[in-house]
Amino acid sequence: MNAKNTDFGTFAQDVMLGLNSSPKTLPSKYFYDAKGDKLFQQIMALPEYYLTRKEYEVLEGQHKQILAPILALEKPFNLVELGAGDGMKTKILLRYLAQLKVEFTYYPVDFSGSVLEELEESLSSEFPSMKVHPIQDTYRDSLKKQVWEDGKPNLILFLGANIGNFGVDEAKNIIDHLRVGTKKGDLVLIGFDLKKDPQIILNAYHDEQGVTREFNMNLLDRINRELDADFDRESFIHWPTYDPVSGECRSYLVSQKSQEVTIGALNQTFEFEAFESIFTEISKKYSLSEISSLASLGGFEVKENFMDSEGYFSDVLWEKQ
Ligand code: AVJ
Repeated sequence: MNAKNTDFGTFAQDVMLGLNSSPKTLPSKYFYDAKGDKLFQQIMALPEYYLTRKEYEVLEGQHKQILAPILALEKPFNLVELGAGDGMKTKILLRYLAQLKVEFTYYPVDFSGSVLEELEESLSSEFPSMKVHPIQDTYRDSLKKQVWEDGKPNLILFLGANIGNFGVDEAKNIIDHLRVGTKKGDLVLIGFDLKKDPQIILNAYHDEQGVTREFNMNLLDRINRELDADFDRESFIHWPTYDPVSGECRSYLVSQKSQEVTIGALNQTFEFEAFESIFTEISKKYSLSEISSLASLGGFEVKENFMDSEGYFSDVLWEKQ
């Protein structure tokens, strides 16, 4: 598999654009190199990071109801997954489908080549006869190309609150890509992290062990490694915030002093003023009413909101009209 995510042009270009912006920013999609993938797996196991456990509870407890509408069609279908990751949660659905012996093809889409390779391996050992067609691409480009489209019904999974990594306008744009990338009767299942006690949310991005800090810092290490830069990670503070009005959890790396950072591959030196920050990630939390307005924007009808017992997380099932 070619490593598009380490493609020099794109990464270097995005870093250049981000660090030349005011305020400075770096795209969170670059968190996920081999090291970042490992760190994210550690995050999912953290006591503070409730998201994965809550979604697991939803899928574990309600997978039959979630899959009932696609199974009711009684014909072969495509199961497309945007941002497949390690497939831990999806395997709950895959096991059930394998057990029912229904015919489907699984199309995991991920931006990370290393993640897709590992997923392919683990799927072929657990489900040797499953039809799996991995796609290394971004969400939007994969929805534009729709390599899975063959006239069969599609169930598109967009789990793990990955949609939270987009701001409001960008999330609307993703939903618009889903609108264009689906046909009448197609189903989508999207995982949204819901608004809740702000302290619980903030803690999920500010864990005691500092794994999330490391996850953010890895981006600086990655720029050092891949783009011949000299970021001194010890001079940056990891600073997550949560705004209960917008539902936006935002993370920053704050320069503790005035300093210069040179990026060899860009042939450029960047100036940081004391306490200037780099915005690294948004993780937006939604209310149920915001979610239903997104559904109508995309031309979808809400079939059901599947929530965990505490109402922390919702996997919403929508049908294209
Ligand atoms: C993978 C986007 C759902 O925003 O909660 C975890 C990534 N960042 N801790 C999230 C993440 C910091 C995660 N998503």
